[in-house]
This record gives sequence, structure tokens and C-alpha cells, in this order.
Amino acid sequence: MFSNKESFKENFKKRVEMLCGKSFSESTSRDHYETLGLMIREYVSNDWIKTNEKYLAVKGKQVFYLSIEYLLGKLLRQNLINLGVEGLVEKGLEELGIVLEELEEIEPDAGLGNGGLGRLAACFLDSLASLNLPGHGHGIRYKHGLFEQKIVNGYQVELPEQWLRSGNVWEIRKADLAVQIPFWGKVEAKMENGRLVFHHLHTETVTAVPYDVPVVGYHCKTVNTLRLWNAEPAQFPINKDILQYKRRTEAISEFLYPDDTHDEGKILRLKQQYFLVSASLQSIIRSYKKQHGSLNELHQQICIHINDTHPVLAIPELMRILIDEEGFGWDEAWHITKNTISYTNHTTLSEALEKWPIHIFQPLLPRIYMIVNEINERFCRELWEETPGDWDRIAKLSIIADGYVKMAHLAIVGSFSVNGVARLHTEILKEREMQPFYQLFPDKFNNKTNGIAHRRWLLKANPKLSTLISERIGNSWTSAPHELINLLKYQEDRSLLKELGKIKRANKEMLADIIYKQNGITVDPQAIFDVQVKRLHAYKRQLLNVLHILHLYNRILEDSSFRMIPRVFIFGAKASPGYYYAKKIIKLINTVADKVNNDPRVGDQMKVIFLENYRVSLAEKIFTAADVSEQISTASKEASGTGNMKFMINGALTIGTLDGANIEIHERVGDENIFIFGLTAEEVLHYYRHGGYDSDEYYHHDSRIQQIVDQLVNGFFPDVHNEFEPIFDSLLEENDQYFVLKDFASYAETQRKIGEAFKDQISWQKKCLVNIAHAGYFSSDRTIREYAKDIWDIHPVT
Ligand code: 26V
Repeated sequence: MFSNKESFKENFKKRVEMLCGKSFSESTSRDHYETLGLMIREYVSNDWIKTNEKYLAVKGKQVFYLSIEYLLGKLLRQNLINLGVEGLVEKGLEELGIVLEELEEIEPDAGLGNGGLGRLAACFLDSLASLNLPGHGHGIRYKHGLFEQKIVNGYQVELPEQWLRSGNVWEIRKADLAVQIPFWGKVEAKMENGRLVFHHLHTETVTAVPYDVPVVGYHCKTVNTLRLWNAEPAQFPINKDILQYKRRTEAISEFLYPDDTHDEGKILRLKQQYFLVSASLQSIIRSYKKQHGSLNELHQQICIHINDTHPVLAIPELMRILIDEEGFGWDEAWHITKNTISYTNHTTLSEALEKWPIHIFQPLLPRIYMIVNEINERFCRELWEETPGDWDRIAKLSIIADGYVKMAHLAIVGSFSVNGVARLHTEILKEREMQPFYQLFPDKFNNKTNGIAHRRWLLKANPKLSTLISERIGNSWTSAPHELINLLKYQEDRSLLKELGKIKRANKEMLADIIYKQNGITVDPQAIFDVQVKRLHAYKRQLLNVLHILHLYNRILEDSSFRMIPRVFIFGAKASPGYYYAKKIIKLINTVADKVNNDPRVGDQMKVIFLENYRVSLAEKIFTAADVSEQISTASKEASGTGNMKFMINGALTIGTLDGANIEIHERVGDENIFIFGLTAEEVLHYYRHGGYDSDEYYHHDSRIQQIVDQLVNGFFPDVHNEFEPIFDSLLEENDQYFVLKDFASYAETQRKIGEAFKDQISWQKKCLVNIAHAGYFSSDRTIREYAKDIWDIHPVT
């Protein structure tokens, strides 16, 4: 049906009428979107089946990627591109009077993730399929993805997101593959045939129904599977309140958690985690047994990767299946489990490391708790035998301590590989946060610097730039992103550099239109587009950016000779609904924006824009239109960052700290092509350990800082008295944990240099070109190849 344009058109028209039960002339854009989606699904189904058959036949190792989040965004155009039929379909539709872009608008973003971690999982799926690697995702089919953000009077307001409202063309419900997930109840131990056997009784059981989504590889025949689990009532219990049971059950896959900061709903979060893990493992083991019979060699045939600690219950769940259901002894089961599971750590922030109170864990998952307890006791016994009497060490390493189960400890002890997501992050894990574990298991620790799906973030998001690149270096970079390095040859090619500038300009015009539509503000595409888009967190320091804007505003008002290279400061960020401080920062950005944008004295020198409801599809339009990429986290805090790579590959220049993957970007592009400022991780960690930072000093000795900090509370923003006191206090009373004031001078000076550098457009574009050329390394194809080789031991199946 996609073999040529005419047959596509023919087919499409016929199907619209068949599927929608109306004549083609009466059909709507939604009819067209759905028909096209179903055609694509039908088209890939053959390769999908064949891919699974191949994986069975080849008998090589397979990986199952378990993640509580997948931030997929939209799939329509990416699928067309990967299938190699985008041009044909776009043209064919056009001849039928249909604009593909309008159909894309109809597709809702699949926003089953919070930020970097969930988007990474989505990028990995693209790379796995595109590299013909046998790798499948398992996740939860949340009815409501990440909340929709509205800005009302400068404040964030959250609305439930409704991506499934009109159905989802990409999924197939597989009711026959449903599995049962038990919660609560009691465990009974019995001697049976000379063996202690455990029965989990009086449970409340939930049915997990899989919905499969095809993951289409780029220009290849591989179609992998993302299996998303939906929670549904099992057989209705007698003598129970049926409605309440139904509600409790369905709640499990109702909402994506927007954070883990709050106690309320904690049981539900743990239920989600076990639900994902148990459903995934039951399904993996069932098909494994069909293929292999026994589970003796499980660890040689499959790998189960856990994306952060959220799916760490895979460890005790696999133990449970091996022991309780398959009759393995403890030691054998432990050997298999430990060698099947691998784990990625995504943060060292202590407040983000998961731990579960025993009083919640034990009653909800009694058998799983017993197993975790046994793992812990055996582990502590080993520690004791190694260093008898060293209680301190045992207390530090123990999986269960102080009434909590520490999920990262369980993940490290129960897996064969622990990786960080950028070199600095892995070093901090090894040398500081997880140092005693590193000493114990040095061989488990390894680094896998993150990457991004260049086929989404460049090829799809930025068609103009992609075309220009292909004209110069050929189009094999789409499958071999390191070939982008060949662009370095063109550093002195003025015509190419000018072309680059023109493309950026066109993308900026498109973003300016969006800004006008959403915010009613006109921005000048000639100005520097300076962008910070990411989740709102104190450590990411959106505050540093907005305080600097306030300072520039003060200068414009006070110094009539001061002229700025015009800039548009663009923000996009969601704050966790319960994260009070983050919400204050959003209000501050919008308050500063109001003041700056409405002051005629500022004129065109600057504008401040907060784009509401930042999400994947909006991100695609923002990254391509940015000149400056803000990556300004307090050094040591951002594990990797991936937005930094998305900006880079679209030719934006980074202003950044030596944090996360910024360090590796800096190393590749060199001092000339990036703007680095601020404290190093070592300096930050030294302050944390030994003290010596006094934010008051910076307040008293830098009049610029004093002025902006005072403006937070002195009535400068007249309608919002007291509003920003918590921010003021965080800077002075709480001694500025994130070193905003300490890094201010260096940030301001570096921003000044950026303004200067922008004046020479040819030299600026040359820097952009060098960034694009080096971005190939940060493709998730490279990252996934490293996982495949060093951790999973999986190989392409073609
Ligand atoms: C979560 C929370 C929740 C409680 C409050 C504090 C806090 C701080 C951080 C987090 C993030 C948890 C895990 C995560 O999303 N990490 C991100 O993973 C990305 C992909 O590896 C990486 O690029 C980001 O640097 C990292 O923050």
C-alpha cells in the first residue's frame, strides 16, 4: 500500500470510507489521521511478526528494558520516516487535499514520562530497533500521562492529561496474554515433599493486560515491541465492595507519578512498581519457557535491564518465580537472578534515591518482602565474614535499615552491572555516593554516557538542516551518526555557514509564530534565542538565569549607554505539583517576563517568554530554533542531561557548567565552541564537605547581586508581596545550597561574551557547525551499542 504514490492514494481513499463509514468527501482530519495510522500498523505487522519469529529462531540473547516511564511524543511522522515512505505519503496526501502536518497535530503526545529518564527510554527503543537489536520495552499504560500545564496569572496550574480520549492507533490489546498480580494477603509456609514451599494466600488480585506498540526501526526490517501494561479488575470477588475494588485496581495504571516527593499515594506508587515488574517478568518467563523449556540458562539467554530503581523489584520477583514456582534452590536462583539483571543509576541526589518504609512494603508485598529480607541477611552475613565487627560498614551497606528498604542497595547487590549516565556521574557514584559498594564490587560499575535519537531530534525535528547536511556529506549519517564529523571539512565554507544561518533563521521564525500564538508577544527572529527548557528543579538553576535577566533589566534602566545585543530568553518547564519552591520560580519567571515585556524602555533589547506545557512535540520546535542552550546546573548535580545534546545537534551553542555530559561535549568541541563557567564539581563537593561558602559575602560585596536579591522582597514587583520570600530565604537564610550567587559573576561575564560572539555571524555559525559535527557521538545509537556490547551481550539479528 506504500509501494507507490498512486496505489497509496487509492488505498487510502478506500480505507477511509471502509473504516469511517462515510464517503471520502465527508471525512475529517481525524478520520484521515486514524486511517493513516492503521495503514502503517497493518504495513508493519508482517515485519513485526517476522522480527519475533527471527528472535525465536536465532536463539541469541535478548534484552528486556523495564522502565516506569516512556516519553514517546508523537509517532506518526517518525514511523513514516523510519519506513522510508514519508515523502510518498506526504505528496500523495497533498494531492488528495490533505496536509500531513495537520494530521500530525491530531496525534496527542504520548507523555508517559516526567523528563530525561523517560525520554532516554524512548530514544533507546528507537536505537535498539534501528540497530536490529533484540530489545523490547516494558512499561505501564497510564491512562493519564504527565499533567497538562496551564499558566494562570503567572502560576502553574495542572490539568489531567487525556492522551487516550480518542483511542490510540498504535496499540494492540492482547487480552489473551493477560497475567494476574497478587497484592496484600498472607504467606503460608508448608513442608511439601521434604521442601519448604511458600503459598501467598488471601490476596487481592489485579489483572495486567498488555497493549503492544510496534517500535519501527529506521530503514530496516526490524519491528520491536513496547509492551505497556494496563491494570484491570480480575474476577470480581464475592462479599467485597465491588466498586471500590474496581476503583483501587484501575487506579494502578491511571496516573503517571509527577514526582516521588510526597508520602500520600506512596502505596499506589509501590503498587505500580510491582505491577510493572511482576507483569513483565511473568510474560518474559512464560515465553522463555515456551522457547527453552527450563530456566537453568536464563542469564545466558536474556538480560533484564532496570531503568533506575523503580523496577528493582524485578530482583526479588525473579527469585520468587525461580524458587516458589520453578523449584530452584536459593543459591541457584540467586546466581541466575544476579546474572540476569543490570541496572542504570540516573541520579546521586540523596533526596531522589528511593527507599520504602517497611510498614508499607511488607503488608502490600509479603512474599517479596520475605525474599528481600533474606537477600539482605545473606548479604550482611557476607559482609560480617569479610570484616567481622565492622558494624558501621554493615549499617552503611545494608539493604534494609532504619525501617526502610533501600532500593539502590538492592539494585547493586542483585545485579551484575551498575552504570552511570555520564563519565563524571559514574565517577561520583564510584568515588562518593556508592563508594563502599564500588570497593566491594569494582567490576560491576561502568559508564554509559547518554545519547539521543538523532533521527528524531535532527532528521525529524529539523528537516531543513537535515537536507543541508545530506547535500554536503551524503545521507548515510542517518544510520551512521558519527559521519556528521565530516562536516568539519566545511568550517571555512562561507556559503554553507550562511546557509546554516538561514535555516536557523527560518526555524526561529516558526518558533516566533508559536510564541505569538501562545503568549501574544512578538519576538524578533534576529535576536539571540536563549533557551532553558527542562524540568524545574532548584539544582538546574533556572533561578540563576532569571536573576541574570533581572540584572540586565536593571542595567537597561540605569545606564543609558548600555546596549544589549537583542535577546529573547525562552523558558519551558514543568514543576512537580507538590514542589513548592519550583512553583515559586515559575511565578518569578512570569513576573519578570511581565515587567520586562511591558516596559517600553526595554524596547527590542530583550523579551522573556515562558512557553506553557513543555513536552516532546513542543521541544522539537524549540531545540531547532535555539541559538543558546542553557545547561547551568550546579556542578555535580546533573547526572548527564540530554537536552544539551539535542541543542548541540541542532547547532545551538552551550552556556554551561562542567557538569554531567556537558564535560564530554566540551572535550569534543573545545574551548572555542562552548561557553563554560562556574564552580567545578570538585569545588562544589569540597564546599559541601568542608564548608567555607557564605552567600552573604556575595550579597554584600557585589552590588548587582544585592540589588536583584533585594528586588525579590522590596516591593519592586508590586502585586506580589511576600511571594518571593522563600526564594530570598533560600539564597541568604539557607546559604544558597546551589551556589547561585557564587556563580553569578562568572555567568554574567560569560553571557556578555556570548553577546559579543554573536555579532560575528560567520564565526558564530562556524562554532555551530563544529557542534553539529561532534554531535554524532551523542547519538543513542552509540550509547546502545555500548550497552549491547559491554552489558547485555546482544547482537544484531537481520
Ligand atoms: C528526581 C527527584 C524527585 C524528588 C526530588 C528531587 C529529585 C531530583 C532528581 C530526580 C531525577 C530522578 C532520575 C532522573 O530523572 N534522572 C535524570 O536522568 C536523565 C537520563 O539519564 C539524565 O540525563 C538527567 O541528568 C537526570 O537528572
